[in-house]
Amino acid sequence: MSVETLKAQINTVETAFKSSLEKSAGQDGLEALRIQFLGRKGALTDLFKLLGSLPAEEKRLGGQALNQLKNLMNQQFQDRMNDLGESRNEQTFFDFSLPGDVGYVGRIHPISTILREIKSCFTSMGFSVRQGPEVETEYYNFDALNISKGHPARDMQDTLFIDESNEIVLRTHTSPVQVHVMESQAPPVRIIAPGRCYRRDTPDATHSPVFHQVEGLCVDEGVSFADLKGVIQTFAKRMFGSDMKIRFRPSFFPFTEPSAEYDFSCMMCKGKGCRVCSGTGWVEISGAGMVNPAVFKSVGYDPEKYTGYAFGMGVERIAMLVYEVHDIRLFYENDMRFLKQF
Ligand code: 2NM
Repeated sequence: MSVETLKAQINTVETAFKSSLEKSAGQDGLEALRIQFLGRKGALTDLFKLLGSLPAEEKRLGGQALNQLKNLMNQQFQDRMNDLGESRNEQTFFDFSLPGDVGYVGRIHPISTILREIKSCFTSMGFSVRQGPEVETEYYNFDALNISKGHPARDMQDTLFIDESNEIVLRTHTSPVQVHVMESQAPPVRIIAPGRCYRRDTPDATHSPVFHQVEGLCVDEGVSFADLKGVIQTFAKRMFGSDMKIRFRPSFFPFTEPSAEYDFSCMMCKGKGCRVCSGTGWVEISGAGMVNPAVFKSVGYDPEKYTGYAFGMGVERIAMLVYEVHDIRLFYENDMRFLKQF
């Protein structure tokens, strides 16, 4: 036999292989094709056997041509296998007793869970939920709230400016929502404003430049500080349990007068003193007070006729207390090892 004859046979096998490969369907078809062409007793093996009948000086050329064919067939066969999503060495059998593939099921972010619980506490007390823009004018974020031009909170150190010359900022609290609502309707007002806020803070265990607040506002004739305390007390018991105690300490905010900061009795140690409350038995929640008449004047309410209370709280702060999370940054890192625990 000459190398030319061998090459002609190689061409025949190659053509037959390619057309069978094209026509082959499914794993069974491919396996039959593998046995026919690449198997121990297949067409390729038969061709290799012919090598022995070539003259000595043509064996090298014949061997090269055969190896070329072998590589080509293996490659094309493998490509076809991959198309079928199967590797050549894998057993082509399916275990029907295996459990099905369950798609990834997401879950509610801990901040959203706490936010929902806070909202439900207040809606059950007759508050409605109002929202507003996260990009605000300095007027709504500061001026209308009696935070004057020179106030340090308005500084670029603390506030993220979108457009300084046009006085556009990212809201630093949700109070501008309260201003929008008061502008748009006459009392009575009984609302909470939950949402994202922004401050120019370097992140650490207790600070994040993005955080969530819920602020509440109640305005009507004859609303008093006692009403504020009752609402905060009821909220504390609904959120943390009936043995929760609250306390108010005098403070200052430009938008309320008088102003207070309020604490809850420590939910970790029940007031005995521990790491969470630094041994005091109380944990600071946030601020509150009676709406400053200057704010009523900004929105066109008559401060002689109406009084109101307002309060705020940090959602992350409450979530950290409820879930015993000691670093606020964990809420924003999207680390599944953290999020899967909720
Ligand atoms: C707080 C603390 C105290 C507050 C005041 C107002 C408004 F619009 F009525 F003036 N909204 N929210 C307020 C009062 C917020 O958060 C620490």
